[in-house]
Amino acid sequence: MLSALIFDVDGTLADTESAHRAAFNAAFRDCGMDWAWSEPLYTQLLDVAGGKERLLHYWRLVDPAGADRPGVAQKIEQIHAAKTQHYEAMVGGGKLPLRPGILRLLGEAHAARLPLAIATTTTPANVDALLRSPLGSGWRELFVAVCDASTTIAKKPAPDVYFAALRALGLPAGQCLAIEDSRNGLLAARAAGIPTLITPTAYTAMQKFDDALLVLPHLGDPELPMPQHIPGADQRWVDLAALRRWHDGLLFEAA
Ligand code: XBP
Ligand code: MG
Repeated sequence: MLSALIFDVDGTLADTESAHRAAFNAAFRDCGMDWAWSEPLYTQLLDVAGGKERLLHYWRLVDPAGADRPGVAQKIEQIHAAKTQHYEAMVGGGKLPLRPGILRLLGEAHAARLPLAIATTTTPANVDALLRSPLGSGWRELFVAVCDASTTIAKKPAPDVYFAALRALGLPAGQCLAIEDSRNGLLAARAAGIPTLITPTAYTAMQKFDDALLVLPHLGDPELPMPQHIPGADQRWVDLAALRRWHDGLLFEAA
């Protein structure tokens, strides 16, 4: 029985990666670095979850000797702090909308008293900047748990952040449904045993989602329905009834 929904943030609640990339590049300029991450490069770098981990990975690619010098960790902290400030300014105040269906589904789940949680690798300030405007300043109260980069050290594809969410929810993995956009997210949720629905973005569309319950372009909305009817959904958008059917294994019976 479906007893809780666990949402990833970046790419899932909103299409954030262009803003992350722009914020990294602005931070490089602030910090006097000549790095500039193009969209194709950033798409590859997204294989490494977490901004600081991504910075160290790139440093090792372009300057393997320099990346081991003392002071690198401190420099990464400095770049990342600047990046977080730029990102907050770029998405805050509702400048970046939530993806189709997210607000509607959160509202449905809340009305049905279905517990919600967040499992992300991103920095807590980023989540607040993104959600404060569309969900209100009390947005945290909508979620039983907000698990983020401050909650767990090992980032996706490690399952740790999902285990933290399950502990907070007090539910077995099989009773939850994760909503993710990336292969790293899928691997993390599946390693924790959680059935997972994938809504990719342009940054993750080419990734492999073999073990997903379902892969959909987005959750859809009455104003922006999915391109085609999906077995198990009454309309061309994902509602709670459809999620329950898919989760409880009725996908094909309902077709
Ligand atoms: C995606 C990520 C994040 C962001 C950068 O996280 O890898 O690290 O790209 O955020 P998810 P930070 O999809 O799990 O939310 O720079 O704050 O780490
Ligand atoms: Mg994501």
